[in-house]
Amino acid sequence: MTFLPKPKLHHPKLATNELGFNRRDYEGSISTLCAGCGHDSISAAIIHACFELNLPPHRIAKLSGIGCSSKTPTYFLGNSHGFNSVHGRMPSVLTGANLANRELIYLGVSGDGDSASIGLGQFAHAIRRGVNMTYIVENNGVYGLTKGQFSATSDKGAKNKRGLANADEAIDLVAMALQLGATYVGRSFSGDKEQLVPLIKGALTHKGAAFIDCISPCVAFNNHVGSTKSFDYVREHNAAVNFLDVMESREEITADYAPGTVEIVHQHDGSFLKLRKLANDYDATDRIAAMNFLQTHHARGEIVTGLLYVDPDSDDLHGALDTAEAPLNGMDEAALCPGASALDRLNASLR
Ligand SMILES: Cc1ncc(C[n+]2csc(CCOP(=O)(O)OP(=O)(O)O)c2C)c(N)n1
Ligand code: SF4
Ligand SMILES: [Mg+2]
Repeated sequence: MTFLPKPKLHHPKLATNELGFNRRDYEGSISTLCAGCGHDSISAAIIHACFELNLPPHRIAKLSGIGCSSKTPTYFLGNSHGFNSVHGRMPSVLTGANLANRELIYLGVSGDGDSASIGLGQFAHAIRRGVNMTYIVENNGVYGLTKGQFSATSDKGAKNKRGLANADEAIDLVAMALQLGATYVGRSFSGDKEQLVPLIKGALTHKGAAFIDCISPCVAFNNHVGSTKSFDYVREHNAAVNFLDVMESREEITADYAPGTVEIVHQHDGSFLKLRKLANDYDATDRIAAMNFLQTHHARGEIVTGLLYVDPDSDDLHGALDTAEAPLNGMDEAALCPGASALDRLNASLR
């Protein structure tokens, strides 16, 4: 993979966050993606979100599979932990890392090919197990890296660059994530930074499986007339359900907004997610309503974006398994290997 380091120089007056880091401290190397690729905008939104949340870069672990989308972690959070895994295998590698050390903030980045084709089983099980992670699919409806074949999220009837129509039904990863029990589900568009940044911030501060499907046009292979993942198509068919803002716990919450127009969602880490509803009576805490809403608008040819569902009382895989708090690499031998007598007692209890 090409690696172009960025020069470290920056303007001395560049704003810093509470940790003393500026935006450049959250960047990675120079992107080698096609100019205008939606994936680069998502990288910029991730950088923005981490900077504003004051996340220490060394506490973040970014994992990916294979594809143009999965290359992007090289282009952000250059001072964080990173693992570029095998095609479709990011979710299991992330699950293992998370179980070994729950103290890091896990960010999984994948593509529609990586998650909806070869990695569909992996995607499904990581979500249903409630792994504490932010899982972002950079969805362009094609296998960009291998030159634009239809992916499993490409809509039936959508046309490829040569004008041929896709004959297969599309997999909707948002619908699957809702059905599989994800406790934070959103969809956005790479060209809508105002919506995407708070959506990512909400996901990063959520406890449990947070999934974001981000439509991200591939300018090289899927940005033509007839595509349903092009910049023009998504702009024309985008039906946003809410306006998002993340408020951190240190800020005082004031009630200076009209009742019924705003919903405050309490996060486990003490922060709040503020939803300003644009759609009439949209309730982001009702999973079944979210599924209906999604299908109804899909049938009308609309792409629903925004925070579609959040469970304010969510838990994660560690809670379900009742695991030890300490990372495995911080335990001594006695804790990691309690010995033959402990094994005998365990075996006896199972007889
Ligand atoms: C096991 C395996 N099978 C196939 C490939 C070839 N391959 C590389 S990337 C890719 C698809 C990538 O598509 P997507 O995840 O949508 O990423 P994009 O490039 O569109 O961002 C495929 C099929 C591979 N690298 N490994
Ligand atoms: S081929 Fe498509 S997805 Fe890959 S970098 Fe170029 S525009 Fe982006
Ligand atoms: Mg793709």
